Amino acid sequence: NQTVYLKDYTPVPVTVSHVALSFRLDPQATRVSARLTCKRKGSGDMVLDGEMLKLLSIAIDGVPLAADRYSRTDTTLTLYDAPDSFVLETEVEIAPEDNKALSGLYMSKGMYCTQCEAEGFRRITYMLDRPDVMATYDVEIGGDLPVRLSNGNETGPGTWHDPWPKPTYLFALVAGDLLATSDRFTTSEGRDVTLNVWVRPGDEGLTAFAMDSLKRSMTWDEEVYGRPYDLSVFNIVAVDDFNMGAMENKGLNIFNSKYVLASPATATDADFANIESIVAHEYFHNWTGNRITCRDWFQLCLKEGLTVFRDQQFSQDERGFATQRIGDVLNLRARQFREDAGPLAHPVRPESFVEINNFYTATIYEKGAELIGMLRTLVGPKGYDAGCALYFERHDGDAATIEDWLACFETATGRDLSQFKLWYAQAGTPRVQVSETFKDGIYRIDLKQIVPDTPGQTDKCPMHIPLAFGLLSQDGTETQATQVHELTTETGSMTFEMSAKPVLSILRGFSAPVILEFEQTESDRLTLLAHDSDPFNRWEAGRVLAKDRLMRAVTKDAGFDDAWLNAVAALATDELADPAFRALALALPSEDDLAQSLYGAGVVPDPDRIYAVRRAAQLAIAARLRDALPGLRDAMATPGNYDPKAEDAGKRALAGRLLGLQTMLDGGVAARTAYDAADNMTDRMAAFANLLEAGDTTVAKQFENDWQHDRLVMDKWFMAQVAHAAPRDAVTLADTLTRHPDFDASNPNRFRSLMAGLTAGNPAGFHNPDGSGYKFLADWLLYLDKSNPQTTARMSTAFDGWKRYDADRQDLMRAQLQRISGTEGLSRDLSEMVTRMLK
Ligand code: B3K
Ligand code: ZN
Repeated sequence: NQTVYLKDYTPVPVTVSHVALSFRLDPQATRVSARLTCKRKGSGDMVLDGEMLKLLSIAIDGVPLAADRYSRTDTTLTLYDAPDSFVLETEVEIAPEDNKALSGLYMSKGMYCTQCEAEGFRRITYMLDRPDVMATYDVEIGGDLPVRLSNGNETGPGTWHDPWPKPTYLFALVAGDLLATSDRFTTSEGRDVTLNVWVRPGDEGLTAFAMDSLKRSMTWDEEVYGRPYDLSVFNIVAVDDFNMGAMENKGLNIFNSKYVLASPATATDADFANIESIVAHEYFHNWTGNRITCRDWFQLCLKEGLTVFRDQQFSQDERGFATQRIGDVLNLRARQFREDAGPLAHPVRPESFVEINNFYTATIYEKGAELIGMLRTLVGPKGYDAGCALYFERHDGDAATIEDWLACFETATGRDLSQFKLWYAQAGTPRVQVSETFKDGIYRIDLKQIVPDTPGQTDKCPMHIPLAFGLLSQDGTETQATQVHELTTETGSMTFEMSAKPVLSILRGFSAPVILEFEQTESDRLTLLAHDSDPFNRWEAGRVLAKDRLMRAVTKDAGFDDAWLNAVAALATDELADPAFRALALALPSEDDLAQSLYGAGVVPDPDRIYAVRRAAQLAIAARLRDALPGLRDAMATPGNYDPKAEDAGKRALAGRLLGLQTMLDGGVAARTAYDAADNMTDRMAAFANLLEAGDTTVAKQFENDWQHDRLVMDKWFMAQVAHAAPRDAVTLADTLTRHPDFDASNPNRFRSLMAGLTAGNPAGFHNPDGSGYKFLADWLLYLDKSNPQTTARMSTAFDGWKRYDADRQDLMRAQLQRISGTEGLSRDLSEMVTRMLK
């Protein structure tokens, strides 16, 4: 297992400008003929990538190649003395039906489909399988399958031409018995585009929302970034067996069906929101990723961070800034901060990897997006637009780097971004310590940044941290609107002449991905919770108040005070506040969030205690709201037909929270009524979860009987049961469910639903002190690694927090990691992950 280094990047000596592919599809013996138009750029042999290919013939310029002109290994084909320009022709045979890794050309429920990012193309034919080789494509898919799709524009039945040069990872092919929902879109340039959402027969009634999301995304990218679409067709295909969310192949996006198919009866509000943002994300890649791609995989954040930032902006515009931003920060802290604090921490632009698929991480995606947000804050919205415009103009058609990206902003705005660039190189979440004094009419803020050590990195330099802040008077009036203080040195300070000590609202909108350490007074926090004009910080003030309580309850057995309970109750009942905001404000920090924060504060987290304390807090809030609950829930009714729009979703979110509180008080009576009355999956899942929490013994069977026929709904069934089981029952239940006839580990959605139901959904269950949760996960990782290393390696990150826990749990987790790492024949993917976690 070789390590690849960024510093070793070298351009190819021979490049490929055109690729012609011809497929004769067969489950066991697909034939792929390739004609590569090649040109020499420098000296050296041409080394093509190829894995699991049976080579049938090879020729240069029509002449079969003598055996001494090339050589092969398991993963390469080397051409000796290749001419200056030539056409390489190969024919290979592959077996898509046997491809259970779901990388390359594989089959899902009788249909052929591909996944080439990052390095799947080499399982289809011999090629320079790296992003800096960009070629135009002609593809011919033979056979009589009714639908045969590839990238670009269709030139005849099953033949496709893609005029836009692209790297191999954006190649796609889909063939099978599929049905399309179709629509049209006219671009700002007047191009008439056919839009199709392809699904298996039976699913055609579930595509409307995805199609609507696509059209809104296309409009938005024209209006906000000036980016029109560039082919005459845009295809989306839903596939049941898929390792991730979706893939941005040029003109032919392939999706996990979970992120396409939706109806009110089967999808929750969260599903609808995910579909909207993922459809947008993949569509936005057409410019940020496809037209301008990455020079090498170390630059992955160039397309992913930027595209996540763009899809977040889109969702803010579609669904409301505050709730979207709060949701994105919750997600960042839950996944990226956790990653950054453990053995898997890596820079947004890593410097080395063994298996690139292990680096499609929260750090590259979500922290990568925060970096774009900070850049925008630093150069301002106008500077940002100018920098982006220059980037599109200067680099269209390029395989670019982070340096290229930043240079556009330096040129467009005149700012020096050299210190800012450290964000791409230094891993770890910086901590920013804030203290304040008020004396003799001077208000002073002192700041200190600490960039923590991470694996392989110590003694880091100070970062360029934009801190958006404002000031309020003690009565809550804003006395100073938002300004940005740029902290560029280890310590910094600000002073203000004031007649009274103000209330500081700092890190507004979460202007930098840092951990704030600020012992703000209780009364200041309450003022912010009630009055801050920055909705993110209003929410954050409530969050900090809640977290303090929960941490003190865990460490000091402290009870829940009236001041806090009253503040929470006031928010819950504040009819002037947006229901979505109130729902977010009522959500207590998660068990994992508390574990992480306790660990950060030097306390060994006890998962059982955290679980108990959270429930006690919920009960205390419920008791405080007891009389108001029924009326509050009634007020959240959304009469009429289900509509996934944000306004209604917010009401349902709050109703769901309130039902959770009600269940603490009535043991599931209201949840039963809600379950029976539910006319959409959002309400049904909320009621289902609460009934499970309350220990209802009949609802799981009832749900199963009602939804057995629907695979996406059954994923929820598997997950919810494990997530909402009593901690001591969770592992046993998960284990029992793996023997359910509908449990199929080879389907990534099903596998993840059950495993993540335990590891993420039920931390106290996963961390069962007898170690059964760890053994259960390790057993399944070892089992699945043989066929699907990507999904296995990803699931193994459930172990990444192992050093947080007590010695006994650490021993148990380390033993499982060592057991995995000592297993023979481990995939490169899983082996890299466990090696990093054990270090
Ligand atoms: N670019 C793909 C992810 C590919 C993952 C490869 N292991 C989806 C996306 O980010 O849009
Ligand atoms: Zn992406």
